[in-house]
Formats: sequence, structure tokens, C-alpha cells
Amino acid sequence: MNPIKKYASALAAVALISSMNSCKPKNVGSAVSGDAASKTYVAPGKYDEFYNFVSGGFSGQMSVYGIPSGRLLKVVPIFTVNPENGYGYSEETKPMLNTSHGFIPWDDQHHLDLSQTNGEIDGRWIFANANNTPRVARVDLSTFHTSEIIELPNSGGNHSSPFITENTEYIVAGTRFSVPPDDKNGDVPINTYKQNFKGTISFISVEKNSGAMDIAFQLQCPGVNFDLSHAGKGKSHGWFFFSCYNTEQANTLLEVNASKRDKDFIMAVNWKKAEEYLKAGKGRKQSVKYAHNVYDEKTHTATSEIRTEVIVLDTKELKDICYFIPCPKSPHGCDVDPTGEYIVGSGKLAALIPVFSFDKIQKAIADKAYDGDYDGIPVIKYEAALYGEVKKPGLGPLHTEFDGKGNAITSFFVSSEIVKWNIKDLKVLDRAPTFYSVGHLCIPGGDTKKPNAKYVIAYNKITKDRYLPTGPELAQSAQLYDISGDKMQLLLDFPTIGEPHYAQAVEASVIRDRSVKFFKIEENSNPYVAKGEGATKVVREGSKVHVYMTAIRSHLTPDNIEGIKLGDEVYFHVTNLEQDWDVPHGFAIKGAANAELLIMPGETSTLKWVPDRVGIVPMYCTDFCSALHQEMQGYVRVSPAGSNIPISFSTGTNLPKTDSTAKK
Ligand code: K7E
Ligand code: CUA
Repeated sequence: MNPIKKYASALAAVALISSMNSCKPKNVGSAVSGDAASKTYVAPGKYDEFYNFVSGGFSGQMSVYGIPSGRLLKVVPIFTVNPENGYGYSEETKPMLNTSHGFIPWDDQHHLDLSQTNGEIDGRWIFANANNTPRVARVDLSTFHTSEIIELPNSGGNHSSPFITENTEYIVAGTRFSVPPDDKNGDVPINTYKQNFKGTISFISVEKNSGAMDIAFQLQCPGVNFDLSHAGKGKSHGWFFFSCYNTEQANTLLEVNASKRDKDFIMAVNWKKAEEYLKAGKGRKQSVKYAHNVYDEKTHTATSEIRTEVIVLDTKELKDICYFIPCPKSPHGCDVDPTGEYIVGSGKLAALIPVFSFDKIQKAIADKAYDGDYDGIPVIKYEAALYGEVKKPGLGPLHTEFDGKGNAITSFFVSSEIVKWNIKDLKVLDRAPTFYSVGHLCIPGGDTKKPNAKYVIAYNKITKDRYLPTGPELAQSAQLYDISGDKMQLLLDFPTIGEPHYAQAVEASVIRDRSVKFFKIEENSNPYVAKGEGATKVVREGSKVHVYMTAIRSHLTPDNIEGIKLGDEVYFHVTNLEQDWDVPHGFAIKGAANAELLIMPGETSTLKWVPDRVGIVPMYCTDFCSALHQEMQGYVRVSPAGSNIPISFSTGTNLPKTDSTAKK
């Protein structure tokens, strides 16, 4: 074919797929049966049975729902500043969003994975990826605080992440965009992709007790797009599987140019082998720059350091780490069943679902059943790795979760449905429409060794006619299905925050009793803590003024402050003295160019304020903390730059005596 014809035919193929985007499921009217309401009704005062942690997509946050009610419990800020509670605005939390590019207030958060022990969810942490400026975060599920964020060098768009090994030994981060390595001259023509661009996969170790993350090593791989991944488990523990697309190595119009090959790859990674090479000193130390940010629950303060080295293993030179397995048509989801034997690849443009066998892959490697290599990496023969194909499952398969009873459920974006099929005989058992264009789906524990297959939740991209209209942008949405019987039954729609991608769910009992209720004030080691009202003070250090303030129902101490001058930088270090559950105080001051603080009991938080005019400035508590919450307020007096008004502060008295320079 001449290039123009080839281009045209590829375009036609894409147009066909695009035209399928508007497929609507049939039998819409009969989708919900009469007992759905009772199955999702959680009576007032009763708790939900499951926590559901849902990625926020372009909101950069994670939201937490109760299942089966679909009630929103909390939004946890991870990569995006959150004025609601001061995350990323308070002096203590700003370092969490530091990167090698400086402070970044936003990211695109796609996947979450709960920590596991022996392949089961242990309820300690949940990890999150950042898809724009490559990072991985750890959220502590005793506080629901983001505790740690690590940036990833040699990467561009951390999409296939943060998938976890069965004992949380590692979480991985595979780059979506291949890019020139950070220590190479990146000032190259973009069309030198094939020569200069590399794909990097990071293995981030997680310390057993503290959860502390560290980049253990990186694998330098051919320049393709890594999309999703899952770890082996059970018999395949020690292996990791990544879907890749753009094996065409296109750098422009990927819609067409990365959709040409009949098959792309799933990359199987023997990470135990990589560990051996690492121990044997086969890694190359590479100088790079990446941020590592840690939040300390004792000082209630984050610190950020820039690290300058990673160890890179070259998978072209170091044999037996990586193998490519052909997988039809731009694979997206890459999911491993609870036994660890079956690896499911979902080609976005494929009309079937290939299921690969771990045993067959091992045999293929032993027999060298290869179809040559791709950029130095052996390509296993498709048939040699294949267990079988699910025929005509639907259009546009994306992601698969498992029910632990020998079945898989796959989402289909184009045909807007979820489809249940049997892993052994690869027969389709049931299908249910989604409204509409489902992306990820989630069964509690559905990517672990022990799923709890009561429900599946579908996270949809398009809602069209499902909710009251809200202008051009409609609500994003999740849908809950009962999968306890043979037939999947739609129970509930609930809107989500941001755009939901992957989600995790777990029995509430695994997490709820871990909740920290308040921070012990005697353990507060923030350098600016005031452990009682007697310790409050206002201290001038040149043009910086530090206010050591306390909050308790229902006053701030001090609540009258004078002697602030134009040109000062004022730091309000507010300690919440309460020692009881569910009594946060807020703090805000007029004209502050950031956000409020929301201070948990026993915690200290700091708001920076630069006054911009002379006058009296109100400040107050923002959280309705008691019947006299509206009384929880005070004033700051701002004087001209050259003024000689001394610093003074008080609560409940009018000391100091009336200032002589004040106008009568
Ligand atoms: Cu399918 Cu970013 Cu996991 Cu979304 S990705 S759907
Ligand atoms: Cu404290 Cu309102």
C-alpha cells in the first residue's frame, strides 16, 4: 500500500471504532428490578459494609464511598491542593507537593491499590499514581492522610501504577510516555523517537512496618507506551505483567500510527531475576533528580528532599528479565486471576479477549519458543503463551476483575457493558449494560487472591441522561451491581468526584477500627506548637511574625493582635487543643492569598498571611464547632510599615491599655 492509502485505511478503522462510541445498551427500561432499593438501603445510623476508594482522575484526589449505599464519606487530597482543609496551602503540607519541577498543585490520579499481606488486603495503606508529573503516593488508612509521595525520574506520565506485589514488597510505576533518559541530552528531534526514547519501569520498595517508599531499581526497556500492569500472585509471585501499546513507536497522531500493528505486547517481568542482577552489582548508577516527600504525624509536618541517584538495569543487556507476549490490538487492562495462573489482556480495539497461561509462558521461555526479538527483548510466540481466547465478548474490552469463584468480569467501553465469563472454559456467562461507556470496574478484593464477590462497581465515562443536567459538564458516575447470583443485577447509580478510573473496595472491618480519633497533644512535636493557652505568644523576627495560637471551643488565643506592619509576613501556627474525636477547628483570615486551615484535635497547622493594607483584619474559626462557634473570632491590627506600635496580644482582656497612637 502506498503511504497515503495506508493512512486512509487506518483512519477508516479508527472512524469505525469512533462510530461505535455511541453504542447504547438495549433493555434500558428493565435494568433495575424491584428489590434493588432494599439491597442498597443502609438505614440512618447504620454503617456500610464496604469502603470503596475511588480514583479522582483529573481531580488529583481520591474519594471514599460506602457500599452498598454509594454515600460519599470523604475526599482525600493526594496530588491536588485542597482549600477545604488546607492541604497544599498550609506551611506544613506544602512540601508534600514538591517535585524536581518545584511546587505542583495538581495531578491526574488514575489508579489505587490497597496494601496486601499474603495476597489479601491488610487495610494499612492505599497507594495512588500521578499520571502527569510522575509520582506515587501512599495514604495512611489510620488517618486518611497522604503520608508520602515519591517522584519518578526517567518517566513521562506514570500510568501503569501503583500496582502491588502480594506482600507489598514493591509497587510499580511504568511510564506511559517513553522519553529520553534524564541524564541524556533531551534536546533531540522528536522524530528520533526510535533511537532516543526509552521506556522505564520503576520498582518502588515499601518498608514492611513503616511503609516508607524508595526506588529500589528501574528497568530500562524499549521505547513504547506502558499502560497497565498487575503483579503475579501465588505461583506467579516474582513476576509482573505490563500491557504496552505503541509498539509502532510513533511520535505523532498515535490514534492512527499506534493502531497499525495487529498485535502489541504484554511484557512479562521476572523481578526476582532483576533483584539478583541488582545484588550482583549489574545496575548502573544514574544521576537524576526527584523529590521524596514525607509527612510526619508527630510534627504534623512534611519534609521534602531532592534525591539524585537511581540504579538502572538495562533489560536489553541483562537477559531473562523481560519477555514480550503478543497481545491483540493496543492492550489496555492487564489483569491476573486470583490463582496467578491466568493473565488477561484487553485490547482496546480487539474483538476477543486473550487469556495467557503462566505455566505456558514458563514453558515457552524454557523452550525458547520465540518469534525473534523486539529491540533486544525476546518475543514469545503468541500460541505458546496463550491459554485461550474469549470469543465475541463485546466491543472495546478495557479492564477485568475476578470473583474468586472461577469467573472474570470485563468492562467494555464501546459496547457499554460488563461481561461475566468463566476463566476455565472461556464461555460468556452473563452480560449487563452500563450507563454508559464503562472504564474500570471493581470487585472488593477483585485483584487479590481473595475477592469478596458480592458486588461489582462500574465506573463510567459518560452519563448522558442519568442525572439532572448541570450545564455542559455532567456528573461522572459509578454503578453498583449485585453479583452474588448467576445474573448480575444493577442496583444503584451514584455520582463520583472527578473522573473515576480504578477503584478498590474492602470489607469495612479491615479498616474502620484502625481510625485515629485525635492526635495526643503531649506527643505534638511541631516546633510552633502551643500546648496550652499559657504557651501562646506573638514573636517578631525581623519582618516575620510568628503567632503561636490555640483553638478550643469556642475561642482563639490570642484573639486581639496588634503591632503587625505592612511588609510583614505573618505565620499563624494554630494548635487545636481539643482531645476528643470529631472536633476540628478551622482558621481563616481576611485577604489571605491561600486557603483555610482545618486543624484536627491535637494538631498544629500554619497559615501564612501577608497583609496588603493598613487596617483592622478579622479572623475566625470556619468549622461549626459548638453553639458559640460564631463567637470564635478575633482581630488583627495592621499598621503602616514604619509604625512603632509594639507587638501585643491578648484574649479576654483589653490589654495592652489603649494604644496612644490610635485615633479617638
Ligand atoms: Cu482504563 Cu487511566 Cu486505568 Cu481510566 S485507565 S478507564
Ligand atoms: Cu472552632 Cu468553630
